[in-house]
Amino acid sequence: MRTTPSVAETKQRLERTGQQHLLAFWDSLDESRREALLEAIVQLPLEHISSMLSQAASLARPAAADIRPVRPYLRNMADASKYRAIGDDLVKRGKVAAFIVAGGQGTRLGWRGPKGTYPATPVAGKPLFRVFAEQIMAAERAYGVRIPWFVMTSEANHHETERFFDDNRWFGRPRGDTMLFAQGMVPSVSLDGQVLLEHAWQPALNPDGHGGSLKALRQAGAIDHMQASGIEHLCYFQVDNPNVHVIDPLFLGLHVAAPDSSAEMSSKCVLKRDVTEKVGVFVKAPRLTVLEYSDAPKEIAEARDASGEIVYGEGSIAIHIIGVEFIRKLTDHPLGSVLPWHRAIKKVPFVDPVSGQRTDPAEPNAIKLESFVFDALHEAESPIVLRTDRVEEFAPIKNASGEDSPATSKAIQVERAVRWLKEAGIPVPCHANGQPDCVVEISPLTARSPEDLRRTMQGKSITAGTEVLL
Ligand code: UD2
Repeated sequence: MRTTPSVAETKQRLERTGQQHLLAFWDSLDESRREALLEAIVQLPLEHISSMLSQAASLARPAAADIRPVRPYLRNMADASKYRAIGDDLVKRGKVAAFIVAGGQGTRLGWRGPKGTYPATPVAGKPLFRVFAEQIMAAERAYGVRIPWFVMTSEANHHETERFFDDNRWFGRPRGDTMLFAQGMVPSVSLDGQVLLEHAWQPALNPDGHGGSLKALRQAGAIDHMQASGIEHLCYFQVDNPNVHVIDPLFLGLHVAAPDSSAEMSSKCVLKRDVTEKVGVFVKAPRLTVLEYSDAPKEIAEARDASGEIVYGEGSIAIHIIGVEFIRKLTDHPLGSVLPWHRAIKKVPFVDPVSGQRTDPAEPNAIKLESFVFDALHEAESPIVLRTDRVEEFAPIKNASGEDSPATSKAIQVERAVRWLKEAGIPVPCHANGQPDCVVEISPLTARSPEDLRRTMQGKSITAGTEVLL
């Protein structure tokens, strides 16, 4: 068992690493706060901060001249059914688990609770976590297998998330089939590399980004657990997209069996809506890379070919399949993961170690470090990309209004439901302009595809002007 170092040992360590100010208020703290502070300091990667900062500052962005478009697989490819059967078999044999990253703070949406508790669906107002849980349950029923669900939270929302799952009785699935764990935190530092104090007894910390999910899986024992139970591939998705196909046999089949896939990491994309859409794009530079929207040179972001198509248009929808053994390899590292650090300059409130004044800075004063899961693509020997249909799989809820908001997400969810009904041969009442004259929501437990609907909806119809939950 690890014991907390003494104050003398801590002082020496702080002197060695140039962070003595962290004990500036030691004499004024009571016993419990002193203990909390020593415990917090022991967790800080003080010996590595300067190398983390210089690595982040020198992170190379690919030059425009070195960037090439990628050639993704297409959802309607000729041998889709062959790969779908391979994926089906993988799920049936219990080789697959689901993994959601839900540690973000959802600030843009302005929702107080964890984002997964947000009521997202157009008729029932189901929270996002329920939508995903029902999808997993529907797949478990269809395949006759248990599909473990790993849920990454953060310090800020872990307890509330756990309470929500508990209050909802784990959405009807056995408690042991969902594993919740919090991601790691990294210190927020001043522009000259000093760890900021949030309070006199507490360093300022920020979540280590969704790239931290790999390290967090390892540290929570999830990798050992998966390997012991034969799980080989993890279906990774974000908390903000109710249209995600959590378990997608075609994607799984391609991931393990496409001739050019190393089965380490595969990703999904959709064609960018327009050149200004805020999604990263998959490019070759020369390895497969996600070029974040904020990092893309203008001539790349806005390039169009002779027929007017966006050249670098394979937008990332943050859906990946990641091999469990690959995660083990990436996390065999003294700092927990090989992924590079990205930095963002932000405003972080802090206590001045000299004056003792708590300050809410008017200007950005701090560096926040985080890592991105898609940087793991760089480490994969031969990753592949599957282009899917936007309406079918991407209805993100990010902002309170405007683009990627609850309203646009609901409209896309309804558009997909109507599309499925039509495909299943069920008449949908429409206005004169062709728009549906109904609001439809299809529960994942009712249908996972138009084929399921064909069976369950036989002889039924939708009444014009109604809201229907199927
Ligand atoms: C992300 C991608 C963007 C595009 C888009 C698709 C990044 C940097 N950008 O943009 O390229 O693919 O999604 O929808 O990823 N999260 C954590 N812990 C953290 C930070 C984030 O769990 O420390 C989770 C968060 O809960 C959410 C997801 O990661 O599920 C995405 O986070 P975001 O909202 O910061 O990313 P966004 O929408 O800017």
